[in-house]
Amino acid sequence: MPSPISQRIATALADRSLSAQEVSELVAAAKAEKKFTPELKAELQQLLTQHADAFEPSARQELQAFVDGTPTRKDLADPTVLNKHATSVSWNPVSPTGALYVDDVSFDDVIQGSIANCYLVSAFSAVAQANPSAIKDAIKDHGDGTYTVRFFEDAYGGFRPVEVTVDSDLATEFGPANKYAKARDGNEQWVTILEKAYAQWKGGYEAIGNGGRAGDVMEALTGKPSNWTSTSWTPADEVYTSISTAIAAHQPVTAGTHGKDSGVDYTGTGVYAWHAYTVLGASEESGTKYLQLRNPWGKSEHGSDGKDEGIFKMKLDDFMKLYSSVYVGG
Ligand SMILES: [Ca+2]
Ligand SMILES: [Ca+2]
Ligand SMILES: [Ca+2]
Repeated sequence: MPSPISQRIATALADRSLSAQEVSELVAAAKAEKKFTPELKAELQQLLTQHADAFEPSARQELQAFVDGTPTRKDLADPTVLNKHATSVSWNPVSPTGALYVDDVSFDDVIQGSIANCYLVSAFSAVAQANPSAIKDAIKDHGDGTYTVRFFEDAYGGFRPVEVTVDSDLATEFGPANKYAKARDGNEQWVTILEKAYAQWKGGYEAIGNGGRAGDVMEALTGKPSNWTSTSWTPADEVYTSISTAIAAHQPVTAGTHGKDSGVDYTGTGVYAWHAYTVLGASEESGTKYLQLRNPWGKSEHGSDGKDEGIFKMKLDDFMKLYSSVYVGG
């Protein structure tokens, strides 16, 4: 007597064509069988071999993956890209599949993409440095190419968790490279996943790609309130103390520059107007106070310390002139 699976195969094959729908039902029926016996496996493998040309290509892949025991990759809806990228950028599967983390979470993993969201990526980098477990705790890997990211939403009465599930497809333009945020190591996915989930949560890349507040991003990751200080109103020593205290307490810190119309001349400083930087540290050497900063581009810096990876030191006095504001997270 033929097994229910054999009958199902025969029915599906009657028209010499195996659609994605038929194969999905077949896989579901095979999963419903309590035991994936060698006989059942052989029967499905035989179907794959003898009727290879009857399958829709994606259906064949799905069945082969099931027979091989490899997890099936799920494809979820992706956030809309920037309006100006609407005709040039499309979502494509990661190939080869990367790892969520390579050498753990580091502030220097984060590289901004071709989108005006320095506030967002500088905050990712700041949280990665201050509190890497806040990032690891936020991302759940389902093992099928999808990830659920838990953010915190500032709601009346406190922060409440919000979950967003995305797949690992990349927004690509002309080649395999991701158009938006990525990790410095091409095999590391956490930066892209985090930004993609943030975009999905906020309604697409257009919603997150035209500036914003780093403090909001820190709050979304830590669930603790952030505060903002203007360098125009606060004395230099007070700015320095609040930064060094925050960093010692493992709190994320970022700093924003003035706008292009502010009258501040950035020529020759290596610093850019309308930009946000991660503040990595504060130090005092021979009576001079310095801040250590990082450009989220992962390059392009103030001064010449011999290595252009975006990380540089700046005198506090220069910082007070070139930067307009400081965000400190919880
Ligand atoms: Ca997708
Ligand atoms: Ca890393
Ligand atoms: Ca450097």
